[in-house]
Amino acid sequence: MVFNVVILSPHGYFGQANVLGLPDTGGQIVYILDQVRALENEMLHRIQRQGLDIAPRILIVTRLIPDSKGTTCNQRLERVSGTEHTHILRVPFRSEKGILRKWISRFDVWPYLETFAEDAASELTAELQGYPDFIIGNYSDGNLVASLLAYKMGVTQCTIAHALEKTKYPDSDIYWKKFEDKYHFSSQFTADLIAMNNADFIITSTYQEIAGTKNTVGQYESHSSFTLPGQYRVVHGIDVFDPKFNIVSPGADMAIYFPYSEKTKRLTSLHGSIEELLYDPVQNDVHIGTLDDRSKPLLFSMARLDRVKNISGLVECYAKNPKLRDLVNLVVVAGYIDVKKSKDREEIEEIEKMHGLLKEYKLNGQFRWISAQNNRARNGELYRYIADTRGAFVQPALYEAFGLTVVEAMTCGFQHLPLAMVALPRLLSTAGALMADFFERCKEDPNYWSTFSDAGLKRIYERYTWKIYSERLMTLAGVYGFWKYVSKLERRETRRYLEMFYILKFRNLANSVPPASED
Ligand code: UDP
Ligand code: LCN
Repeated sequence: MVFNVVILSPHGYFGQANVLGLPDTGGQIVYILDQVRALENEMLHRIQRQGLDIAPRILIVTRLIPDSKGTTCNQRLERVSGTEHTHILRVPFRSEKGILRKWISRFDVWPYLETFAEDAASELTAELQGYPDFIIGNYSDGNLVASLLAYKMGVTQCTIAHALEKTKYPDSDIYWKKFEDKYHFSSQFTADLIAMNNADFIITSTYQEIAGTKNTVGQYESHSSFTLPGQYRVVHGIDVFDPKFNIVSPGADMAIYFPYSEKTKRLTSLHGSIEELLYDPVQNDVHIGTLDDRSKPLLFSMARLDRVKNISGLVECYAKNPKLRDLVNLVVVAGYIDVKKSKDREEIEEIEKMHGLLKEYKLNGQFRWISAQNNRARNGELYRYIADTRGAFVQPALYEAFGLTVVEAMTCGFQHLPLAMVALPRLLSTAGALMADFFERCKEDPNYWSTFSDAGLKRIYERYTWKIYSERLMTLAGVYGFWKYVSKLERRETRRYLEMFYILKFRNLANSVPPASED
């Protein structure tokens, strides 16, 4: 039985409000906050079914950020809303210079993690009055800390990568030195190897994440053998056929994301402010561009404005296709519009590119760019409003591990058009043409759109709900925990090897990352 769960997610601003869109703060936060609500329900259900009277506990352990920029990230303990037994426990990053006050990039956290793991161990055992029964790590930093804690405490460990960076940046292994100053991938890839091998089981959102497709290499698969020249050569990093791999896909919070057709539940009182976002002719740092013809369907996308998300690629693709421009309006929610507000190099470049495209292709009248929106209830209604126009959601990322926005859009009942790699000039026109064909057919046959919408919803109910997720995850925690216990399969050799790898390799790499300065 699992009564106490600890979930690690150190980097970014882990909070329940006003955080989405802040640096390194996206889908992982949404995922975990939805996950814990579903897990708590499932745990309560199982405990009750066993006839027990025990209150479960779930602790999300993250970093405490003293300079919290108006978020609650400076609070030590915070209850998760909509739960009874789940809290966020924040532990600061600390070095010999004292507590680190400011946010730092997820690429720079490596020198802090060992001390963080030690501090977190004492805080969480005090909070739980003992060890947890199950530890879940998230992303490379959380998975490394989860490995240290699970090893020390002898607890079942589950790893969730969200996105392994190695495949996101082509040739980041062979040319790791080129990336080192900015990204410190040598630490990150080493941490990833340690975590995926230390974990009792791994869950992913898709099969592609494990083993890829016929034409693409899987994120885990790319760790089976690779070289970091001058560091080490991996000959057997992970076996993608290992039974520790399981696909457990997330869902969307169905209180927020529900079909556009559920008329009585619709938040129509928000339509005024949604229409203002979309159509108000005023140009400011919340929205720019205009939409002249309100009867056209809306082509929509929403993401953090970083390069990999490729929102500017979508804008370019739309801009270059007169037929598509004629059929639909384009709306994107992304990042800052005012370049002065951004401190992120990649984002600054994207902002400038977006402004350039707007001018160069004279998109006014057909295109609306709205800055990042973090009111989730209104975002849910925005998806449905777009569905009302018989619109479509586009996921244009150059590389996407999963993409929660796709599940959100499908749960609201509208079609998602995968648009991988529109940035490749050769494919730009193809992607635009495919979208134009889709909307043309929708125009000719009003049922065409509904066929896709209905099929999308059916797929969601079959595969992508938090209920299915939590049942599977708790079952897996039981199965792998039981296996670990009865078989005494300590995998001792692997463990010794990982210990050595951690001490002789990882520690030195992590300590070579310059510590953050406070200014
Ligand atoms: N999101 C949001 N406002 C924005 C941009 C994104 O609320 O301006 C939300 C979006 O609805 C989704 C999450 O942030 O829930 C992004 O998750 P996804 O998996 O698509 O991408 P990630 O940011 O994790 O790479
Ligand atoms: C982080 C990401 O980058 C996305 O690809 C995922 O959908 C999200 O986390 C949730 O797992």
